[in-house]
Amino acid sequence: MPTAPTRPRGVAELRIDVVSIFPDYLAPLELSLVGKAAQSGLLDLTVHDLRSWATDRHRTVDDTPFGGGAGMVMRPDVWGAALADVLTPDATLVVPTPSGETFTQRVAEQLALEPALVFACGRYEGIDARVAEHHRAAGGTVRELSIGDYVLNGGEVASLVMIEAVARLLPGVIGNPESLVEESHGEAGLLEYPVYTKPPSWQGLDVPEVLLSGHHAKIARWRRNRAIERTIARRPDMIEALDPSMLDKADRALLTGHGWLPGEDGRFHQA
Ligand code: JBZ
Repeated sequence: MPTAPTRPRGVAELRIDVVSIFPDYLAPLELSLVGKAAQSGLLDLTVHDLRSWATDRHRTVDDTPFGGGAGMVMRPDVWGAALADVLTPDATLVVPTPSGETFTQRVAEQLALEPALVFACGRYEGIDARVAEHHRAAGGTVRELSIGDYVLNGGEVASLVMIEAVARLLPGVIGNPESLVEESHGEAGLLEYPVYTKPPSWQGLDVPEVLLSGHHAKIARWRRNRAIERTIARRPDMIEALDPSMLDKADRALLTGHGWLPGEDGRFHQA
């Protein structure tokens, strides 16, 4: 795991720095896709220990909240010193926080276009609000992002999630670019259809006949129908958001058959 910026930085597609009081949490980044991207020179990843910028004997990074309340808040002076050293003018500051905008595939696509990202991992009740405010006032880009509506203890695991989602979008990280467009949360706006492989019969369960038929048009229609039905059952919010111009006659008939009807705007709503 790279730690100190003593090593000269390569000419990578994307530079990522992570600042955390638990740099070991980021060790999984060395494995799998992200590690391979780093090894192949597409990604230049450095993890920093925030406590290197603490100035007192106990390397304190937090203090009690002004106005009272539970827990501790991370000090702006320690974060300010760290970011003054790590943030370059071209870098986007990413702050994982439960009060952030939702991190989605579209946000991952935006971040993958940036030259440099710095992830600031908070702990305790979060980072003093002036840190983000200061960097915006200085003309920097700050993205405060949440990976979902559940409780984590800090920004490290959220950073891992976001870094994996971004790194796999870098040109050259994934072998087959088709797998980037056909998967769930691609542009179709539907969940992925169910997939099967050998053996054709297992535990009394048979692979659907159509998939063995070699009828490519029938297979495509079957898969789209299953994708729509899965999305209706699991993510009705995604049905509401579908662009109606992307729906063919068979899509519309299937939706209507499941009690979804087109409204004034052409979008489908549950009847
Ligand atoms: C996140 C204080 O740092 C935290 C704490 C919880 C948390 C994050 C950062 S990011 N939860 C989420 O995305 O759900």
